[in-house]
Amino acid sequence: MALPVLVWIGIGVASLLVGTTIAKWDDIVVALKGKRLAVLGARGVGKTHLVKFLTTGSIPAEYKQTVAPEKASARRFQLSDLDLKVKDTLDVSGDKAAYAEWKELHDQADLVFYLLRADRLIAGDQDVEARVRDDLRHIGGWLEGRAPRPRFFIIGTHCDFDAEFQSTSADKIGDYVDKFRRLPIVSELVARAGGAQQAKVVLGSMKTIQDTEALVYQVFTQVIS
Ligand SMILES: Nc1nc2c(ncn2[C@@H]2O[C@H](COP(=O)(O)OP(=O)(O)OP(=O)(O)O)[C@@H](O)[C@H]2O)c(=O)[nH]1
Ligand SMILES: [Mg+2]
Repeated sequence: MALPVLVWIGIGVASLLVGTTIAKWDDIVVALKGKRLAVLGARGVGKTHLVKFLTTGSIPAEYKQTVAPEKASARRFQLSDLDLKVKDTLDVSGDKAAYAEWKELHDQADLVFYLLRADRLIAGDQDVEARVRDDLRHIGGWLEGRAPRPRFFIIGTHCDFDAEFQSTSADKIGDYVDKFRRLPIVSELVARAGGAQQAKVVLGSMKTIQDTEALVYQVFTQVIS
């Protein structure tokens, strides 16, 4: 019987972590504790949702157990233990003058997350393309001015609205991300951010808490890779 796709994705991400989870959590704590995080992106991409999850949520110590709700008593790691320093983030919708405020957040950050609507880019939405191009034109310049550079992540949200994501099994999710990276607009964004070594691309959904956990696991895996 086919499990729901998102459960498969959860298992796929979990398989990276189960067995060595605690050691990895220690690595994550070392990499992130007390770090300053800037979460940037246009209106409605999920900034507040992600910040709230990262500062108040928890992730299961053994990810697999979240697949079976009856095992919900599983030990969880409190994300507040990471003590991420994150200021209320801003969006520049309709007001490009707010880029100055973005820059201030960027310049103080150890980690920069740039969120975008992956589903809209996949659908070829020209307005969203124009907006993210403009954002990365700015951010790319700021990143160049930093030494050392902050860790930079392009985080594509709302993939649950993309039919192909819904029907992609765990073993094909890498292909899904590769296909996304090959979109001309995404290659352009990665190039503007300094190339594939500098700009990590993570895709997923934050529709449910479990989806959000899977997305955050992916980010953490990249943070310590
Ligand atoms: N379906 C779905 N909903 C999402 C996803 N990510 C965020 N949301 C929802 O989208 C809405 C907007 O998310 P927010 O976190 O408020 O977005 P924001 O970037 O802070 O928006 P502004 O503060 O207006 O700039 C909320 O209802 C979220 O729960 C996703 O991946 N999929
Ligand atoms: Mg918000």
